[in-house]
Amino acid sequence: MHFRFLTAGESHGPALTCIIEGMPAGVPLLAESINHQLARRQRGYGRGGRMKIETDQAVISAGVRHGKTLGSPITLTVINRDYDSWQDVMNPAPVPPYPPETKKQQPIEVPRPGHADYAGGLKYRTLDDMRNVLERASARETTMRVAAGAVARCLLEACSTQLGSHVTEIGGVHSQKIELSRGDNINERADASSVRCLDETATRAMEARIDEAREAGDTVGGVFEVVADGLPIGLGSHVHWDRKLDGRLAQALMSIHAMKGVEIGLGFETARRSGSQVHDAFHVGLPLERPTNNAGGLEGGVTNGQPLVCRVAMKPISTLMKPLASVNVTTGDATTAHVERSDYCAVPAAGVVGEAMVAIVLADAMLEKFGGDTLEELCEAIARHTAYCAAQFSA
Ligand code: EPS
Repeated sequence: MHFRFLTAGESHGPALTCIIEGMPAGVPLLAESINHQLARRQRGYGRGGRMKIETDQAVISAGVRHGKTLGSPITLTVINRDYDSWQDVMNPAPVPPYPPETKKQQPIEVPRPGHADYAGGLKYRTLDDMRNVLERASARETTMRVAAGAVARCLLEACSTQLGSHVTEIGGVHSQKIELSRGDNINERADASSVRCLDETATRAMEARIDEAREAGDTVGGVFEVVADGLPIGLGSHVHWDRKLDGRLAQALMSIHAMKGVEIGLGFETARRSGSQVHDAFHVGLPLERPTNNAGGLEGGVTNGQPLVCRVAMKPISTLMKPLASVNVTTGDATTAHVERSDYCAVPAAGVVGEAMVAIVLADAMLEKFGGDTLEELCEAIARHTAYCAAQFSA
């Protein structure tokens, strides 16, 4: 059994949709749980005008009955409220030619450096109007990742796994190192900060950095960390490249719009230290105890019972209000890049998207190892495996 999902939808099109396949039957699932995650994705200091227009709400139209999954495909839809203002531009049906004075409707002929406009325009032979690319390349698509992730999270929570995230860096401003204890509710604390940072002093400094970027017509990126705790030992596998869980997590996280790097555990810092300062020693316990977690919960591509820790770097958003040099690809004239309403910083929201992608990969790995058509069978299989692991160190 696998957890699979597909999303569809353009940023200013009528709606966003996803279909999820593989959820076992009997998992408690309410639209409210999905909407709670969608609302978290919409917040964060540094966002632009779009989030004031939208209040993302998922409609469940298949796969759930009376608050529990049926084991059949789950379909979710979120209406784009902004479509009301884009009906001409994004109408699935043909529309008459636009009068030249209607700016919004004009084709996009000037690519934004850093966006998919140019490469996508050449690939899909649509350089004469790069809106055909930017509508789907937009990070608006992450709405449905968060919706699918909320479903995966319901499965994980039913199996005693908790997920959270927090922002550690924005535009070069660092949070101080926060020691997290097992069982901490990271999201409760992070969601109380405007930038989802656990350090209050850094929160103020990050807000100031975002203000500075906005005033300069610029944007800033940053780093967030996702933590998952309560995972059984043995998800993923050491036996083949595409079964290693670290590789699968890195792919899922790098596939989020604007992500440029993924670290697991100590990540790049491991390259600077000697082995004795990196690897987590074993101590006697039930099961074996590890005083440190530099591996970030994965050894050999397999979960080892420690919290899973992934850090992700996001580049600054590529739509700049003070645009960079570009070229009008129709006339060949030098100009400045197309300006489209956007965010100044979306790192706080990106952390929520990161949680969703980690939840999806973990739900998939959980179903792969323990299977079952129903939640009951899945939980029984996990309990048997946990009892086996504990028995190895008793007596
Ligand atoms: C986003 C919706 C978009 C942008 C942003 C994220 O809406 P609009 O283009 O109407 O303002 O605010 O997307 C980007 C920054 C991007 O580069 O695509 C969302 O729902 O998260």
